[in-house]
Amino acid sequence: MNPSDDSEHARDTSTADAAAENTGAGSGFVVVANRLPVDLERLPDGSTRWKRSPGGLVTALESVLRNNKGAWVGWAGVPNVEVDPIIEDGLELHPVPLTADEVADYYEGFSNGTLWPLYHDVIVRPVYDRRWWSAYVTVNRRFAEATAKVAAEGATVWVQDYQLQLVPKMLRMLRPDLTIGFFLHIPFPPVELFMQMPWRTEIVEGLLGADLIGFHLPGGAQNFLYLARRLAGQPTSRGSVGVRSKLGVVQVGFRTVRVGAFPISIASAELDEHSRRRSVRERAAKIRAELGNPKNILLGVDRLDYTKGIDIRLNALEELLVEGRIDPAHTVMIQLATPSRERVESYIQMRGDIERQVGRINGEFARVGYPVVHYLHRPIPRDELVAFFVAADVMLVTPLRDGMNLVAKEYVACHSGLNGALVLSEFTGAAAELRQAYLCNPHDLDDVKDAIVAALEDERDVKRRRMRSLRRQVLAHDVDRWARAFLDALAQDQVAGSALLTDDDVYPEDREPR
Ligand code: GDG
Repeated sequence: MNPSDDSEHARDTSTADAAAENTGAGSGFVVVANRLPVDLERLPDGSTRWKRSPGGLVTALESVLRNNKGAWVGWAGVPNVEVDPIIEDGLELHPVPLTADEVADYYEGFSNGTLWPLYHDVIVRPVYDRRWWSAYVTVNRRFAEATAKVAAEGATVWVQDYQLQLVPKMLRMLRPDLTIGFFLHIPFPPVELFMQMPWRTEIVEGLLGADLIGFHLPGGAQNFLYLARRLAGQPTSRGSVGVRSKLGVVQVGFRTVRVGAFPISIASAELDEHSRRRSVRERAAKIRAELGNPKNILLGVDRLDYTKGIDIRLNALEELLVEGRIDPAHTVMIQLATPSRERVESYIQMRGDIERQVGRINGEFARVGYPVVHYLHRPIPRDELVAFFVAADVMLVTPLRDGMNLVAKEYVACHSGLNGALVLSEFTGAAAELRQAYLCNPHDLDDVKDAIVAALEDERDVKRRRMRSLRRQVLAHDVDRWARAFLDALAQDQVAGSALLTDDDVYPEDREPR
């Protein structure tokens, strides 16, 4: 499911009674995430309907759940509404209600004004607000209680992401019979940064309620292992748990918590097939024609977020235009920016900065009817997005920090013809796997510029060789494999350190020469 895939679906939705009937003694497999895979939408006449909902997480988990006949616990996306559980295409959805104040304090506040910037290298300064923290505790408890009601005896529960880090411990206290996994979709920060957090011990102890804690990269797992030893082992005013950690394992009293790296991916084969469809190819050709058949199309696709480095790629483009290394008569850049967290102050400011930058570049370099940068601030339907991926000669993925970045993998999956080139920041999780991309350091503008120029000008054979290698990685490591790896490790009760990558992969020095 995707941000723009907002078709109101003809859904097989029944109400609470049916859900209860269906559940019987509860679900054997439960996903817990901040958002449900559908959003409730309030219509002007006061009625409500369900819509497909945004986010990379939903994209990643949808197929896993459908294959496992599970239940999903999450917020429906509208404050101050209590709705009954529904069954959606055979999937049980259990909405957790949030008040408008809780959305402001738990979601926009602690999740996106504190944790998000702290975990992304403090690109923006995190705000530590005691009221936000208190709402985070309250809402995490509500999620834990809702899950405890839904899960069958001995069920497996998979808790997702930074909004719910206290749920594993809270849930274990309510339901010690459950097997609990936790996966973090964003980076786990370096120790020195995490130590800023006033509630650092509570968060580490919250996570240690799980049987298995998964990160994208070994570096995040190592940061966590160190912190678990340092923080959870310390006596605190709230008492202490005896914690010891060794490679991939934390011993918490009598319990063993396993920690590992599980790099997430996409439904690669499905997207590969989608991108080969005639309708998509025709739409891609039409996009190029509508742009005036430029020689080169550069593309960026991101939620409008300060971590994504949209400003960096625009700066690079601007300097390349000024220096005459890119000809505005033959080059077009398209930036698709999905609206995101529009009430959080840092996002409001960043949007203004980026829109001014786009205006400045077009003011300097566009001709009438031919902008150099095309900027769309709205969700794009999936079909259309795939056509943009197919049409793009160079994909620009330049985050300052990103847990994985699915867009990079999606672009690769859409280039079965081995054309196209991927410019990729070293500070994404994806860079650890996609070593044949045009890797660059987003903090080094000259490096970004050189990567873009190489991606545009390299010989066709060089680009084909790189793309072939990228495709091998992406097609072999899809989202099902990711989910299977995590769930198998959770079920097998064995050391998870099945890291597919080593720490050396995090900052690759051996990137392809340019
Ligand atoms: C978090 C982590 C991690 C975007 N715009 C449109 C659209 N999208 C789709 C993309 C992609 C997804 O949304 C975005 O995923 P990303 O991974 O790029 O980024 P985050 O949203 O920040 O996701 C990230 C991820 O969780 C999974 O663990 O990789 O590091 O930050 O699938 O294609 N889809 C449509 N229209 C849009 O306008 N249809």
